[in-house]
Amino acid sequence: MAKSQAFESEHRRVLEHGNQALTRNTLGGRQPLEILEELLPNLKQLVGGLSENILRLPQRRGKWSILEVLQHLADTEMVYGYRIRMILIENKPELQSTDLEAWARTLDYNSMRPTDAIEQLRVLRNANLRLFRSLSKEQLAREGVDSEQGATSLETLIIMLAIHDETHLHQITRIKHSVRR
Ligand code: NI
Repeated sequence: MAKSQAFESEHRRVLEHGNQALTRNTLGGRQPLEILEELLPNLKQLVGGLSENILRLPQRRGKWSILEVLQHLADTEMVYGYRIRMILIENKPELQSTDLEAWARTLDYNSMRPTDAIEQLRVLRNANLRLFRSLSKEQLAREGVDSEQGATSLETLIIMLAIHDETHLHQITRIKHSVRR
């Protein structure tokens, strides 16, 4: 993960749990699927009434806007969905890591349409949830090899995705507070 400004700390919070220490307890006893199901309703409540202008305002200089977080959630859903499908289908596949902050810069997230970002996230999240609910214990235990964390189970990736949701929901709450003052 590149050492770039805004979101590094957010992502480090997710990653530093480490592969070994990461268990369902990390989520305060809640089920990862329960958290994943709540993302879209929570977002609707948090950003539903906000104008596009507000959605495009950075928390402060050099930080992300709410729109950038929304598109980041949508693209993260694609990346995790791909990794998880690779683990299901291949034998211990290598899980390429990618700098998702570079995605935000290079793909100019702040020029996206908020409705498109949310729609992309909604469709991908629903598809992933449908898949996650169908998985057997054996499938959840299947592993890929992360370039930074080593052997990582499919279930661990689902838990990481739930932590990622919570991290960015908190962040959106902070941005909203900053830009509406
Ligand atoms: Ni993130």
